[in-house]
Amino acid sequence: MRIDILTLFPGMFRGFLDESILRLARERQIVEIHLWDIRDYTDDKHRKVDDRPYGGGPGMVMMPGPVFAAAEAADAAAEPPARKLLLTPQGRVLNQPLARELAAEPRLMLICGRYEGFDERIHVGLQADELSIGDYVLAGGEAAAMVVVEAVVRLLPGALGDPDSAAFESFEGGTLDHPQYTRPPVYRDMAVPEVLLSGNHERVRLWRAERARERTLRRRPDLAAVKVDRGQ
Ligand code: 6GU
Repeated sequence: MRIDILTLFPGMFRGFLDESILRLARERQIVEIHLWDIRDYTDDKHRKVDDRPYGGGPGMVMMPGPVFAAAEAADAAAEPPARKLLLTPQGRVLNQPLARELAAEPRLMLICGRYEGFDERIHVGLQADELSIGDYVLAGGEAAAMVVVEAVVRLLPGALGDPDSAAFESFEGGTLDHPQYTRPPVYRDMAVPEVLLSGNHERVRLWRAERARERTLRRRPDLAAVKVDRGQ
């Protein structure tokens, strides 16, 4: 997969892309990520990227010119044309099925805004989908783009050490994850549930399915669908 990120702050992505799973996925050539500085695509000497909203109101709006020019330059850098996503709190909210859908694309372009938002003609003219990462407001799309990149890249074949990690976890089965334990068996008087030490895989499987279901009902009744047994 190829991901192009258009931003006014490319430096924000450096540490993120150079550590952990993103570094590994890039080294293994599972994903190729390119950063584009929108300010390089301005045509005035002040490198202006935003202006006051028509009709008045607070804040500044991202101008169409630099974003179109940057998006066209990025699109022309490779084939096929990218699926374009504008990061804004007005967008469709990212969830695990949408992350899976995006992970199936050969190419994504993530366009990050600052200020009060994008001129509407960017969304219309670039045929970009608007994407949000949740119902709260960030200062810009950069942190949201990092969330999208991480959620998508870890789903690409070969990006995770253990392919089951992506299949058996929160949301994939419609529930939250079950509690996890590792050594030692007793820590500060808190014992690991006996069933997990039993070696009985069927009992472990049922216990996990019950705990996942119980947690989901209590914490996220909105997610609690019909499934009781995730068949691990
Ligand atoms: Cl994508 N951008 C901003 N600025 N705030 C957000 C968001 C995006 N998603 C949730 N809040």
